[in-house]
Amino acid sequence: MIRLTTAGESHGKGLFAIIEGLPRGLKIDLDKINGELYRRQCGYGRGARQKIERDEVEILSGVRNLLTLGSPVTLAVWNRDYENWKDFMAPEGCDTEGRRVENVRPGHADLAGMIKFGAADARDILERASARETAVRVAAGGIFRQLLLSLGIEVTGFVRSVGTSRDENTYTFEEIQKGRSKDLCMLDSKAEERAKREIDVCKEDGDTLGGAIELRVRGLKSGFGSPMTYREKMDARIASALMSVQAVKGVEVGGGFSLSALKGSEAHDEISFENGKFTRASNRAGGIEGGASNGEELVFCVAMKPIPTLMRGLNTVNYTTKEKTKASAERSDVCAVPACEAVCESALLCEIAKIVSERLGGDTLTEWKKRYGELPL
Ligand code: EPS
Repeated sequence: MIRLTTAGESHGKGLFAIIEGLPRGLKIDLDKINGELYRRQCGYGRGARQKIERDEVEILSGVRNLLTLGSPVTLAVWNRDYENWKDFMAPEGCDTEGRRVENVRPGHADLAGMIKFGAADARDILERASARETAVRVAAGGIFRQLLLSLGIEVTGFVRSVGTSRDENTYTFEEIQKGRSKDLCMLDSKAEERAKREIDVCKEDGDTLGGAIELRVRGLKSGFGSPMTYREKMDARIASALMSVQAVKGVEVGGGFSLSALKGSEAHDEISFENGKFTRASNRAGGIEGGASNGEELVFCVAMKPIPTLMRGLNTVNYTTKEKTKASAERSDVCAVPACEAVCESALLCEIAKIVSERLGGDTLTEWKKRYGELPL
């Protein structure tokens, strides 16, 4: 069974992941993983940190001569910025006063984390809560993508909206794969231009912007996830995985919230049998019925809130003095929705890899492929 654990602080030595349960014999393409890391760093509206970092993965265990051994795989993404922060972050001993944060940011983990852990310095909370953690999740996602691709399962996605600039078009899987832009990971150039102007205005105002992301999975056969226990329901598991991504506040499956306003006759996907396969003319279920995949594409929509670190600072209080003040801000992304798209793909890849591993079992990739090949569509 696949399991992923991550560790590391935003300005510590690096970010680390341990992946257990990968089958032996998966060929690892490092350039592809680094390509995913690069994509996470790009996007119109990113902040100064991304100019410092050049994220690259280093594999520390579990792979020999680019092939997985079946043992735990350890990944590292080193923080270049650690050089500038080691005096304040070194595990071996450092100055804990110089970068103290007490003006807690509304919307960030600062206050809840300080109360929970009894910490008087938000630095001890925010270093781990930071979305920098997602760098190593994306590296792990690169491995899950290669694993799932060997079974013919693919994941893609795009940015549907940034702020109020929304793309209302529908796209095929191929159109998304080929058409998304580098700047905002959008497909509609007019919506993207409007989004960029919104970002420019927010930057001027010291403000931030969120957005919505659509994700798709193709090639997953029916019967993954299960209607038999609530824990195994695939939609519940994927929603949980996507909600674990920093700043995600909502997840829809297929038609999602819009289904609540439809009649049953309008909301469901009628079934037919053609060319030896059960099919449907529509996919409002988003490829999941009764908590199990039904062989159609999986479709999810994710809502990302605006990043809570605002350069202009929201009203807050100092944790120690309780006096009114402005929230702390050293630097911030104005908009990280395209980065969030890359991260959400990784979270989705990870959860699907887990679900697939639970059904297929198998110690080697050869066994995985054989078992997947024998399943009905
Ligand atoms: C991020 C790194 C962080 C932030 C951002 C995402 O770096 P720094 O704190 O040094 O600027 O830019 O993190 C947050 C949005 C957050 O809330 O902490 C990254 O690599 O994605």
